[in-house]
This record gives sequence, structure tokens and C-alpha cells, in this order.
Amino acid sequence: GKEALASGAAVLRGFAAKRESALLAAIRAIEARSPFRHMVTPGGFEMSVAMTNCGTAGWVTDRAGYRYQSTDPVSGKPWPALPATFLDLADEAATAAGHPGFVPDACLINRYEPGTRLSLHQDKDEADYAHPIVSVSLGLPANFQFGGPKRSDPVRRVALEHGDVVVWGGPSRLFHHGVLTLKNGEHPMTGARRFNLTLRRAL
Ligand code: MD5
Ligand code: FE
Repeated sequence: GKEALASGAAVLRGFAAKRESALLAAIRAIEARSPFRHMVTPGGFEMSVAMTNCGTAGWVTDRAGYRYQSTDPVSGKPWPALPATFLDLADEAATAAGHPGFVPDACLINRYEPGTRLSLHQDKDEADYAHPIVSVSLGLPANFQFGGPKRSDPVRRVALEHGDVVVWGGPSRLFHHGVLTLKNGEHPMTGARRFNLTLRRAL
């Protein structure tokens, strides 16, 4: 079913379940060319979450700042293309949430292991905030935090499980959010890992 989480945000529980094998196979093909890596924030901290990308643009951070770029700084080559299974899922999920016609050009892939977390932030490096972000959770469950437009706004906690999809549009597109420290566990399809895909229009 579809749950409204906040203004413009919809959780589609289990929406990606029928594609679980294709999505995980696509991640393996992407990481063979653009491996997961721990990027460094502009402040010099190594992120605990490992990341890679596919699409015409990929999100990166280093001492020079946060940005999208067309090449992978590790391989020196363009990022792998967005797989059809990612594009199909983005289209179907965005349409189900009331954002028909969403065509992403970038997908950041986050890999969480037990003990890793993503601190509260906003996604502000994209050109046009009118486009939604479609996020897909695979593997171990996570406690997701989402707040509001101000960093000081109260934060709500939402459990996200394997196969859940969240579409972030409207005002929620710019809400603060994060992921609490991942708990130990084993998932039958991913082992001791959580993957999150964020399908975005970056450019
Ligand atoms: C995750 N990833 O679970 C999350 C899911 C990231 C990131 O935060 O930047 O890679 S995306 C959650 C999201 C996106 C846009 C808006 C909001 C949440 N929100 O308003 O809460 O790895
Ligand atoms: Fe984010």
C-alpha cells in the first residue's frame, strides 16, 4: 500500500520486491566497473557508508566539495549506464506516488554495513528540486530519520525494509534526513548489508 509520510512523500511498501533479483544483479554489474568506495567530506571525514553511482552523472564528495560529475574519479571513466530495471522501477514508483514522467539521469548507490550511518542532511546538489527522488531499500532493515525544512525541526523515525520504495517530492524533497546506525543482521539476499538506491534527476 501507499502511506503518506509527509507533504509530498509516499512510502510504497514492498514495491521493489518483484525486482529484487534483477536489482541486486545490476548492483553487482555496476560495482564490477565502479567499485563501492568511502568518499571524503569537504571537512575531511571519511564517510562510513560506501558509495558508487550509475547514470550520466554521479554524486561525489572530496575535499573540494559535493557535486555531480560524469566520470568516476576512481576508474577515470564514465559511470555505468542506468540499467533498464532501475529506470522501469523509477517510472512506476514515481507514477504511483503522483509524479508521472520522472526520468532519472543519476543513481547514487549506498552500501551500509552494521555500525555505519548517514548523518542528517539535505539533498541539494541537483539542478531542479521540482523532480522527485525515488529511494529503494534492499537487504537489512534501517531506521530512517526525517525532519523538516530546518535542521532544528523535530525528527521522525521510519523503519525501511527490503523492497520498500519511498518517493520524495513536493516540500519533502528538501527535508532533512538521515539513517541511524545499522544494526547487526543477516539478510538472505545481501548478507550483512543494506543497499539504498536513490534515483535522481541531477542535471
Ligand atoms: C538512504 N539516502 O537510505 C537515503 C535514502 C542519500 C540518502 O539520504 O542522500 O543518499 S534517500 C532519502 C531522501 C531523499 C530526499 C529527501 C528526503 C529523503 N527527505 O525529505 O526526507 O540511504
Ligand atoms: Fe539524502
